[in-house]
Parts: sequence; structure tokens; C-alpha cells
Amino acid sequence: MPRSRLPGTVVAPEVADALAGGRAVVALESTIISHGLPRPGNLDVARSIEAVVRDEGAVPATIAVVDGVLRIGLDAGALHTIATASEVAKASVRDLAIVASRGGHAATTVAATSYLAHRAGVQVFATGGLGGVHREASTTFDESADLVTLGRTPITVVCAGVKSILDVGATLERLETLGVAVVGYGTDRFPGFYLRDSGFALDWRVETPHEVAAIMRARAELAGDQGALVVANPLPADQQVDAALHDRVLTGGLAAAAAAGVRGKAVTPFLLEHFHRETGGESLRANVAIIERNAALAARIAVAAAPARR
Ligand code: PSU
Ligand code: MN
Repeated sequence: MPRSRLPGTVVAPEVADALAGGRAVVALESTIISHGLPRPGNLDVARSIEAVVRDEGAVPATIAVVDGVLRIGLDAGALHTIATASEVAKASVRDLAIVASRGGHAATTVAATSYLAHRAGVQVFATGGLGGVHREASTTFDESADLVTLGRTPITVVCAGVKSILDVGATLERLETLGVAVVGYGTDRFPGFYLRDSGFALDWRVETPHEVAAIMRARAELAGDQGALVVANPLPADQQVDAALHDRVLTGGLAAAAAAGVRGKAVTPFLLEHFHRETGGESLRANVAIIERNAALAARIAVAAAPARR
């Protein structure tokens, strides 16, 4: 496989060709596959997200560390490894060199995926929900490194907001402080992942992939050190998780995490697992719908923004 000019990095040939030709590429996150979705169905979801991106005319580039190699675009074997291997670390930016030096496997968070995608020249990235400020962060200091990385990485990230397991208001304040732009896709409200509306308003709303592409071009012209552009894409009303079920499971999950003494980067996977178990599959259904919808929108944005198109 050809090595790229990026140290320690292999860009899949199909992705490298698309980038060189100015065609649409969408980066995809791998922590949702390894740590955010239950096995064994996670592998099928990983494949279906890639298929959705292709159906919309873009090339998928799932990002992960496999056998110590940073990979932009995974072949079938690498995707299988990330979805099924017994030891797959959850890597934020600070962990990448450590995993690489040990020759291990790691899935990349929103932070690490954004960082590697931007470095490889990929402009659009689809994920489920961003990491953010955890509840009680004022005493635990638990704030996802996603935020600070998005503050210095000029990439367009399509997500469904952040989960209600976080302090949504504090997360929005930190995004503002860090210079991360946020637009609602067909909404004036910041989405709450399982719920269409987190209860917080947004300043900006867009309606089409072309509007997002125009903002991306304007951002490139303005240049300078820029943060990310977050495109917040809510679930349609009829695909949300029932609000009463959601609130009940959230309360139970937060109590269970506290009782079990779960800390640090284990908190998010613990709460996601709790949701999947306690909602009897409802949260999983919503989670898969969110990722597929975000992948489709990201692909349409990537197509609208691709240099080869203009
Ligand atoms: N939020 C979700 N699902 C996820 C994650 C966040 O709704 O799977 C994952 C993403 O990879 C995100 C990471 O980047 O968790 C944030 O973890 P932490 O809070 O430990 O930074
Ligand atoms: Mn954390």
C-alpha cells in the first residue's frame, strides 16, 4: 500500500485518488463503532455508514489506528479489526503517538478523527454526537478534548448535537469561547441527539448543502487560525426517542455511573451502553439512524464543496 507524505500515515488509494482529483470525501469516526455501538451489530453499521456516503456520490474515509498505522480510509480487514478486536483503545489526539509507537489498534474520537482528517486534506466529517462538557465538570473538570481540538481544526463536522448525558448549555458556551461555528440544519434549535431539540437555541440556520458549501468557501477565503464548522442535523420528530423514556433512562444512567465510580474516558461508553440496554434497543435504533443521516448529509455537503465540481 502506498505510504503518504504524512508520517506514519496510510491514506487508502481510493481516498488519495479522490483528494488528488478534487472529488468529495467524507471522514468517518471509529470510536462510535468500537465503543459507541454494541457488538456484533457494530460492524454492519460501520459498513452501512460507508455505503450511505457512496450512495450520495462521495468516498468514505473511516479513520483509525490499525497495527500502529494511522489510516485514512479502512479496507474490509481493517474495518473488521476495529469493530471486533479484543483490544481497541479509544484514542484522542494525545493518544495517537503512543498507540502508534506500540503498534496497537485504536479507534479515533471526534477530536482525533478531525485532526487526522484535516491533516490529510479531508474537509467534511460525519459523526453521531460530539463530546462536550460533562455534568458536574465544575468539580470533575471532565470536558472532552473534542472541544479544544475543534477550536483549532478548520473542518466541517456534521453531528446531531450532543447527548443529554452532557451539560448541553455549558458545551455550547465552550464552543463559542473556542471559536467553533455552529449552524442548525433545517432548525433553529441545537439538537439533543436522541431528541430533536436540546432546549437551547442556535444563532444560525441553513437549509441546503450548498449553503454550507458557501460558508466553507467563505471561511477558506477569510483564512487565519479557524476552528471547526459544526452542522447540527436533528432527527426528524417521528424518529426521536420517547422523551419520558429518555429522561428516566438518563437519570438511572447518571446514578449508575456515579455508584460504579466511572471516571474519565470510560464515562461516555458507560452511559451509551446503559442507554442501549435500558431502552430495549430504542436508543440504538435512534443512534444508527442519526449516524446514517449525518453520513448522507456530510456526503451531500462534500459533493457541493468539492473543488472538482466548480
Ligand atoms: N458521543 C456520542 N457517542 C459517542 C461519543 C460521543 O454520542 O460514541 C464518542 C465520540 O468518539 C467522542 C467521544 O469523540 O465519545 C468523546 O469522549 P470523551 O467524552 O471521553 O472525550
Ligand atoms: Mn472526559
